[in-house]
Amino acid sequence: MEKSNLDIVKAALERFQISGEIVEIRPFGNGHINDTFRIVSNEQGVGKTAYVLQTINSLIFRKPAHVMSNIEKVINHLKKKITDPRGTLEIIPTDDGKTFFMDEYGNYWRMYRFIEDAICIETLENTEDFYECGVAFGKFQHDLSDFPAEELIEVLPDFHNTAKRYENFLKAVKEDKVGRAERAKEEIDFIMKRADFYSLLAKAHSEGKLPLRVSHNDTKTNNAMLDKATHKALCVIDLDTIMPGFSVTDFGDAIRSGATTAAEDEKDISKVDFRLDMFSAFAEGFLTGTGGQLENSEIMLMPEGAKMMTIECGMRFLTDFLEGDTYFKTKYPDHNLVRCRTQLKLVLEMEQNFDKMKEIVLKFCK
Ligand code: ADP
Ligand code: GN1
Ligand code: MG
Repeated sequence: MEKSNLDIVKAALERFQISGEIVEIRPFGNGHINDTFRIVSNEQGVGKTAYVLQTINSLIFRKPAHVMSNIEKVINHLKKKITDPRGTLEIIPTDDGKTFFMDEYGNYWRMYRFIEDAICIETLENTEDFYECGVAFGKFQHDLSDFPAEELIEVLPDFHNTAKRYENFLKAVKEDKVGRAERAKEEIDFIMKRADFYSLLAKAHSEGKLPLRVSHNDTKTNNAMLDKATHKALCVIDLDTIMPGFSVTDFGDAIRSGATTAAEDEKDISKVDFRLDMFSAFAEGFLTGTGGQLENSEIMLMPEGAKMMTIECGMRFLTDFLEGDTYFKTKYPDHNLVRCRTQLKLVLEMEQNFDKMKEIVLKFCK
């Protein structure tokens, strides 16, 4: 971290209700959206306490106050049900008792207590861990089933409206702002060939098969925390996108990130395969976590949810590639194209295994 940046972080820290001497400040995690730091303070007689300090990406979340209002309400609701301090995120207030503040450079800062002795897994290897991620995300949806959805502000409208995402994608292809479309011809064709699919979930909703539920909307594996020693589910983090949504999009986004043999940005596409055993394990964990609240019509649409979230994510990576990498954090020029390719490979293999996915979820119906 450059000194000037470090000074900005240090100045931000002064604004939060923490005590003791700061003994550690370091960039942390692999999120694509926010800037995250791990902070440790040491207080005489108390010892060390760790925190997570984040800037909220205000290019994406145009009204950080709305994001924090949602998060605060949801955490307060969860706290009524969960006594384990590692069972939910906890906001550290600012010196004036707020949930965030804006510094002189326009950065929006917030702080959480660091969830200790926990892991979040970027690329999962075994079905047991993915089952536990399923329990964490399913339980989250269950714990919020009695939350008054009308109190939530839709911070990113149409976030999982895949048909709308497809329109944006077509616009990006047409405009080809940075002259990259020629290089992504194959991927563009792949996405266009499936145009009829993108309104399937919205249609199921209008037919009464998919109720709106308070959802997490960003259920990738590294947003679920497991206990370091036992690998049991602890809680879910990254609550920026809590909004009404579908159970099957929370399910599907986790499948796209976890039911795979390789990282989201694996360059060697031959290493990327869809894992049916992982699909089954997560389905079982998720349905255990949701505690039987899902309708059979939702359970039966879980394979479609998985394919939808995977192709939507591929489409989003490609749109960002075509627009010049303005949304997701990237480490090199083709990063978004590489990410898009892994997602499309997974989609293809999901299509090849679709009957098997349907058989698996049928077994979970009531
Ligand atoms: P992004 O929206 O950029 O993904 P996250 O809120 O998911 O931001 O944070 C990025 C990473 O930081 C997470 O994947 C996780 O590794 C870590 N992290 C975030 N909050 C906590 C927390 N309270 N305790 C421990 N680790 C955390
Ligand atoms: C982003 O914030 P993070 O890294 O958990 C994105 C998700 C994508 C994901 C792809 C707010 O998730 O929607 O599925 O990257 N979050 C937002 O890895 O756009
Ligand atoms: Mg995250």
